[in-house]
Amino acid sequence: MINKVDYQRIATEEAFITKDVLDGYMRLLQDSSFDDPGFRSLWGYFGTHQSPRARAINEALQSLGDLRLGHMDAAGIDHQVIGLTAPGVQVFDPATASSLAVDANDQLAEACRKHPTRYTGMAAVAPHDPINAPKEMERAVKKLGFRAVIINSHTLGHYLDEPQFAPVLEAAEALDVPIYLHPQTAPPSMIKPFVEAGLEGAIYGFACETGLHMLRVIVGGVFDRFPKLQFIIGHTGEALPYWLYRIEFMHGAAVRAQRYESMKPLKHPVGHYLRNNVYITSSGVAWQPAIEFCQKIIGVDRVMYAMDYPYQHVPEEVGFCDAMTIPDADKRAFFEGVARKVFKLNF
Ligand code: 1DF
Ligand code: MN
Repeated sequence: MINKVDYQRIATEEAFITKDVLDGYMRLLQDSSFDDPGFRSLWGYFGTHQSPRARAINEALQSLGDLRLGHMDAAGIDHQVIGLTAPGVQVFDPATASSLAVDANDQLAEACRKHPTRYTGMAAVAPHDPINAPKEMERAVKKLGFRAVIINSHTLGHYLDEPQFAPVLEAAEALDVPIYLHPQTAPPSMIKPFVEAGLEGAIYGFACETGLHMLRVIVGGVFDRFPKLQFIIGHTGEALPYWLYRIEFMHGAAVRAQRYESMKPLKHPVGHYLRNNVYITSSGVAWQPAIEFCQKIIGVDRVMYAMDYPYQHVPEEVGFCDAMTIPDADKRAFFEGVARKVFKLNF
């Protein structure tokens, strides 16, 4: 049973895949020279494993039609903000990645045109193709009507604070669209102890990788260089709000001591950037203590709902969030208001 509520439920980290990207992933799995244990674990599972969960997710990822809409109706989700699933096109060579991104964006745009009240698109992009990436971002926003760009954490071991990605950040700021920094598995240089214990995926490794990436962007001074740029991170902030006190203390101490050549002084404390340049979604965390903590730390106007369909399509969890004992206005902001503002939704 779906509760009747006086807000719309907008889910903001929802995933799909195209046939060509899925085929590309299957080719990489066959290619013994593609040495990425995280990718092999992730897409070995969702691409080929015969468990009912893996098969159901594989099928749902490929639907932008009745299957997906039926699942949304059954869970009480009014609207999905959708992006190409992780790791997007970022595992392919730059030319292949760019052409797969264009095709994925076209297919998603077609679905959004068909179901304007149900779907909003986030643009896939090949960050390692810094000539084409800003052009595709512009096309996706201005021609296809997308309202965000999704980047699945590192690109072949490289992070967005590195100088080669400046054109992508500049384009996002200029186009006035947020970058959804979505998880993927950590790169080969970091993943060994995670894989040994089965912890490289959504259980924990995703958050370590993506939290690290967000923090690199902040302490690397990206928001001092691009002050209007906005990021979105999922999973109740990839644990960063919980760490914030200690991060600020240790960052201040390291900067004052000039301990690291790479760690330059910032204009503001780390928390300032979380509160002014970062939005958080609840993807996969239908849990009042964590959601409320995020609202307290970075603001009610910066925390929004996500389901993480189809990876965590658990209709009862919608009810857990409906039942949160927080002020009505804060709940409306969480489910609807913040997303409407961030993604400029007008349906
Ligand atoms: C999983 C979770 C996979 C999330 C995802 O994309 C993903 C998973 C491949 O359960 O393995 O987006 N997630 O965001 O939590
Ligand atoms: Mn996700």
